[in-house]
Amino acid sequence: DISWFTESMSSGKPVPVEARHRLGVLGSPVSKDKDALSTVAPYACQRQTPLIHHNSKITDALEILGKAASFQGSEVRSLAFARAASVLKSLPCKLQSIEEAKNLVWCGGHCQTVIQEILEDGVCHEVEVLKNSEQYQCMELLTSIFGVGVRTAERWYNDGVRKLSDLADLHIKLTAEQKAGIEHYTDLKQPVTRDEAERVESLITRALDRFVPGLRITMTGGFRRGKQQGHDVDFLITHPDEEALNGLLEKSVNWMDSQGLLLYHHTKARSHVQTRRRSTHMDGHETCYAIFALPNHDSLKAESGDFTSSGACRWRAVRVDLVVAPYEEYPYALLGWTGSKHFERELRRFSWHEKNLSLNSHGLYNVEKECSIPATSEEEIFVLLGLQYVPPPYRNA
Ligand code: DCT
Ligand code: MG
Repeated sequence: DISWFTESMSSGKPVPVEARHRLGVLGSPVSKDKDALSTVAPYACQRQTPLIHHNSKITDALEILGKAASFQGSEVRSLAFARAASVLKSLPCKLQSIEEAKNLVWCGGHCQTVIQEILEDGVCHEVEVLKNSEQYQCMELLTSIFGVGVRTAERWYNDGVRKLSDLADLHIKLTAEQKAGIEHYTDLKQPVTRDEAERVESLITRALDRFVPGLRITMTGGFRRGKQQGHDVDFLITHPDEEALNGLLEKSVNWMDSQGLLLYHHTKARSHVQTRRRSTHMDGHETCYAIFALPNHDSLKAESGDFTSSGACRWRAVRVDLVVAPYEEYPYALLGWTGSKHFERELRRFSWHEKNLSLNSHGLYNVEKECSIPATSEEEIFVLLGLQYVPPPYRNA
């Protein structure tokens, strides 16, 4: 049944790229249109970037180099690799030659060398060396712990940490978050599936509903962009009555904790500081960073409330972020929490440099006139910025 597909085509709504592949609408993934390569728009928010694209061998390599650069503290180099990778993800076809790459925005210099090597040899020597280096592998391991950023990982590496057990052996001082991250490391390392995300969603909906009916709860992050798995599950919560949101997170988190559904939680209060300044990703919504004990199917069927049973594995640990946004900020929060990270970064850069407006998850601000610009939907925000609407499945920049 492809009626949804024809409907989608006639309504002008985009069809997910996976479906287009299945239906053969995308055509063979070879370079046909050279013009398409020289006309790639410079900002990722001006392009459509599907989840599944034609140049993953090259983008994987560029992303490893980007990660290594950020491990070395060079955000500028990391960003350069992220930009090049993002351009290649948006291409309608597989890159065939280095000549084609030369027409692409952000793909010069070091990136061009990497692209050429992969096109010619199938691998990039520099990336292979990096992947096998002790430092890269170690930084990858340490930054994958919940609560550990690049700077902490680097400090630990310099202190001689090479594997998780070294943290205890070297008596490294850990935060509560890091302790929980290490305790549940194996579970948290395993990607969260869409099915698991939906089960988390129904647990959360049930818990929040106990306190305030009629909430709008939206799964954001990678799952909203069509990913089938992720490192966590992100939720955005709002209600037309702002009073109804007061104390909601605290009450519902405490209740879930009392039910044995939480292995760790930390709530950051709403901060009113400088939401109107130059945009950054440091947004101030009330947020709960949690680790859920997601009961497995069988224990749900058994209707046992004892989720903390230490017997056979009856639950798995899942990272969950809960964000509460006031109703009037909801469209901006939705746009900000849907990602991808690079898409968000580019939206903010575009707003600031091209429109002289400051964008974050709270709103859009005209800094000169010192006023905020309200919006009632994501679509409206794109209109305000003079951008063509990019639906979530095409924000995988
Ligand atoms: N975000 C952002 N800037 C950051 C971190 C996050 O704009 N520095 C936004 C974009 C995505 C969203 O928050 C959720 O973040 P993650 O869960 O880290 O990203 P994700 O795309 O959901 O990835 P994953 O599928 O691995 O969870
Ligand atoms: Mg996520």
